[in-house]
Amino acid sequence: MSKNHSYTYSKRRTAPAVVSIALSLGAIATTAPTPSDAATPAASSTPTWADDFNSFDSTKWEKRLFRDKNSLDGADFPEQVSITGDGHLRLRVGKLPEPQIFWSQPITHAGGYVWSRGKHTVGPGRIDVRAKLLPTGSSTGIWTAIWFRDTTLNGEIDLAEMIGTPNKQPKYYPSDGTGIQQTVYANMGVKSDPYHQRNFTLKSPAAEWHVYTLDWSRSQIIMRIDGVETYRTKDPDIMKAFSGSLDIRFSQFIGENWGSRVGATTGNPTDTFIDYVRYWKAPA
Ligand SMILES: [Ca+2]
Repeated sequence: MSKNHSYTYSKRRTAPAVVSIALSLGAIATTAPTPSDAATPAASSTPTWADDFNSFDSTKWEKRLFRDKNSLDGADFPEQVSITGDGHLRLRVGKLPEPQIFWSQPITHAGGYVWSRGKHTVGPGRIDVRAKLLPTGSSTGIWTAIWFRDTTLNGEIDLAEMIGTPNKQPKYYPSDGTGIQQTVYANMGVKSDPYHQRNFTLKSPAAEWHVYTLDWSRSQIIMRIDGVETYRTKDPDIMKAFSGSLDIRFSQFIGENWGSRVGATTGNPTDTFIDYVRYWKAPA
C-alpha cells in the first residue's frame, strides 16, 4: 500500500513484508519482561490519568470528521461515536441510507474516529487500553486501530491494528479473528523511513476484551497484549522520532484494496469498543 501520501493525516498501511512474523502469544510467554525491564509503574498503582468512558470528555477527545485516502468505502463521522450505558466508548460502522460523495470519494459506509490531538497528550510511561476490536466473521473491510502519533509528527506507534474478517489477507488476519498487527514508524513522510512491524496471533479472537499496553521511554518502546510482551525496540533510528509526547487515536477506516473492500460479510452495524485508557507517567 501507499507509503507516500500526506503525512499530516496519514494512517499508513504498508505491506507487512519487511519484518513480519506470526506466532502465538502463548508460545512467547517466556519472553515476558523481567523485573529489571520495568521502566514504568505497575498497573496496580494509581494511574496518573485515566478515562473509563462513562461519559465523553470533549476537553480530552475529539470526534473527527475525516476520510483517510486509503479509506475507499467510507468516512468517519462524529455521529458514529458514542458512550454505551456500560461505560464503553463505541465506534460504529454503519451503512449510509444512500451512497454519497465525501471528499471526492463515493462512499457507502460511515465509521468512528476519536483522537486527542491538540487536546491531550501523554509523555513517556505506560498506557493500557482495554478494547474489543472487531467481531469475527462479520467485519469485512473495516480497518480498526489503536494508535499514537508523536507531537512532532515524526513518529507513529500502532499498538493494535486489525482488518475485519473475512478478508484478503488471512495469513495476517485469519478468519477466526485472532490476527493483530503492531508497527512503529519513524521519520514519517520520508519514503525510505525505517519502520518495524510485527504480526501476532492472539489465543482468543480480537472480538474479545484484551488489554493492549504501550510502555515507552526516550530509549525504548515495548508493547504488550494481556501482559505478554509482543514487541520491543531500542533502535536509535526509531527512537529519535519520539522526542515529543503522544496523542491517542482510535479509528475505523473502511474499505481498502489490501485488506478488503466492504461486502456481504460487513455487518451493519459493526462496533469497536474501548473500555478504558489508563496512563502511568514514567518516574522522573
Ligand atoms: Ca469503561
